[in-house]
Amino acid sequence: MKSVYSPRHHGQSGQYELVSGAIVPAFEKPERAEFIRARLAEVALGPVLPPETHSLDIARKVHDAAYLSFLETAYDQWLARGNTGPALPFIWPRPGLRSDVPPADIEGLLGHYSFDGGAPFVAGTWDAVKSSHDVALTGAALLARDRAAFALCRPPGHHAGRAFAGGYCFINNAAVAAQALRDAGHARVAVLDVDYHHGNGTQEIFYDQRDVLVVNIHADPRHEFPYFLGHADERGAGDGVGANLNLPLPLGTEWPAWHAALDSACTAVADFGPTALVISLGTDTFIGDPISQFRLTSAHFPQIGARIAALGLPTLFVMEGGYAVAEIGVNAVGVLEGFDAAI
Ligand code: SP5
Ligand code: ZN
Repeated sequence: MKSVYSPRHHGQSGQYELVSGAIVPAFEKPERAEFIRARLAEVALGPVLPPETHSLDIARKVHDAAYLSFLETAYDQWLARGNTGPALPFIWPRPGLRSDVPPADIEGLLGHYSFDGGAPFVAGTWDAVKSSHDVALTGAALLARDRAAFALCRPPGHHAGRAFAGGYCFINNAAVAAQALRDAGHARVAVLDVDYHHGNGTQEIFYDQRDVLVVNIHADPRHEFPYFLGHADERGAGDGVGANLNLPLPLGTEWPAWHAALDSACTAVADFGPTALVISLGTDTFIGDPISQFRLTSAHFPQIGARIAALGLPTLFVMEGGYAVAEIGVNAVGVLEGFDAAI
């Protein structure tokens, strides 16, 4: 399987996040992508290609144009205001406040265009976000000839919605890839999100569409981030009723229950009848993940790849979360190895 990688992901670095009341070094850090890249080479999975530069035309179909402009200019606006260091929001327009009048000040705009404080901007953020988007689109284009491809995206994307960042995510790379596959002629595309956290952004983006099925296996949002989306009764809206499936699982879930959910998810994908599949690949389901509470071991990840391969679909793997940095390469590439061994 070919992979796509850009060193420009390093631009998103040196940030902090608020965890349980403390400002700590960000879990979403450059080493993550480097350990995956090293493992790709170690097992010789296949060629590692640089991304081609893409316009934002497809991104504008899944994101609000003003939001994309905000992403591109946010850090310059932060500096122009006289601020230094990482740009982070501190106020959000929850129900009861006005969200229909976008603030003119970057301090307010950061809250207007985010749902948490987990998507900080530094000088290199936009370049890294754009490169991650290009990696996803280059990977999607490979499916014209190849059975599967791996987009080593960083920063991740599945928490980013049409007009908001959050959860370390800015552009929703998996949604952009799914849209690209639709535009390339795939009438029905499925997105299967196996990250520990619910992919709230991907769900929101496609919620009222019947041409893109979104399936999530994730920690029950009553107990875990993102808390405010990802329940089992969210089945889609309007034309999209039936084209969203959430399979929330309890904290502490081990492989048998997780694998059973994967089987249900794959059955739903097959029943939908897509001609292409996007996998939002998070490895934060790993037992050693520092911010997550599922209990998969490294031996389980190749079995995930094998089950996905059995669907028989052109498949793009898009990297999302996973914060056990020392094991992220073995775990993420293990999924890809399991896929390749099964086809
Ligand atoms: C892409 C992705 O996986 N994003 C995840 C963002 C999660 N951010 C919230 C982390 C909350 C961590 N809480 C840990 C409590 C440990 N005491
Ligand atoms: Zn995650």
